Amino acid sequence: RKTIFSGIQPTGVPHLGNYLGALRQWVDVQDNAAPNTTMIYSLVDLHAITVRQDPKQLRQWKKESLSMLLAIGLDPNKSTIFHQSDVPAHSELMWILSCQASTGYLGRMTQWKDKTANEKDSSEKLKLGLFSYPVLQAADVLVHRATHVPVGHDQAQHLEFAREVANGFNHTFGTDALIPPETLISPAKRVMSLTDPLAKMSKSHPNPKSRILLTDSEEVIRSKVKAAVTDSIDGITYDPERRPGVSNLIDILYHTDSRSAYSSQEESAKDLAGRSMRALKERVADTVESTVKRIRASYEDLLHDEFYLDRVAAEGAEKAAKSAAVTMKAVKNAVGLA
Ligand code: AQP
Repeated sequence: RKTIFSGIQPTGVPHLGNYLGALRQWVDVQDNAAPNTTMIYSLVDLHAITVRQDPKQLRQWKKESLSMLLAIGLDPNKSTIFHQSDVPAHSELMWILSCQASTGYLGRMTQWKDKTANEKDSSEKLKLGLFSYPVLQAADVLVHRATHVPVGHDQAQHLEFAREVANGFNHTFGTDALIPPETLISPAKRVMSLTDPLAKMSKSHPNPKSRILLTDSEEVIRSKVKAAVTDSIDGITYDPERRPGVSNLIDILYHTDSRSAYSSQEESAKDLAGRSMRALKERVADTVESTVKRIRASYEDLLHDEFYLDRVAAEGAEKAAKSAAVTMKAVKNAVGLA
């Protein structure tokens, strides 16, 4: 029996990296699942507040993100879709796991080190919630007894931590209440920024031209791809080390070209070898536009259907709470809280 769980922060409209690295796989899993597979997808708003958020903006982003999950093809009759903060068991399990998690291990997490690199001098500014982010993430996955978690490459380390916490908990309390999950890394594991191809495409990057949003118009997509940082080497080759910008565009092309008959990025680059950078960018913009077009249109319709969005969120929260209650009972029994 398989249970799939994954989450995304409602911190803005998802970008192409979120889609190719995670969301598209959520829909593929849903559409090709064996009958006894459970799919649970969460808008992880408690993760979003590990950095300062404007309440009004956050409320709006939650609505937009839910519309987007439906627009990409998640079906609430097949998948449980809910806001994390509507199910208190996530925070409750997080506390219990916090009493098991090692601060040394958490301090070595790449994401923590990256985010704190600029704030070295001021531990006053560094918040406990940001430090314990992976513990909440472990709780998200473990509270639903997920067996498989589809994520982008940047989350692999956090999932390793979740397994460690689950095994540690089970061992300490002589129980099998928690299930160590497997990580499912999407083939498009790391889509890079268009303006800085050495950094991953991200929602929080200050330059909006660094990412393509799933709501971008065709015109905006074309202008962002046209302005993408490449290099002045002649011809098109796939070489992520020496040509990160060009290789990122080839990656995007490879993963968005639905008619592609190529078995690898190298092969698709070979086909483009004699073409200009401009021709490559035009093809990338074409395939991105054809990937995003339908999603964009259905998002616009859904966003205005508040009644439907509220119903989906309420029903999703109810189903997620039931799923979590089973684990919480076993966990509380094991610890001696119940
Ligand atoms: N560039 C990416 N390439 C492939 N997968 C990606 N993911 C995120 N960026 C890429 C995957 O998307 C899922 C949701 O991740 P998130 O909500 O943390 O999104 P984000 O865009 O990473 O958000 P931020 O605001 O930019 O946060 P930080 O700065 O913390 O990364 C995950 O499965 C993730 O792997």
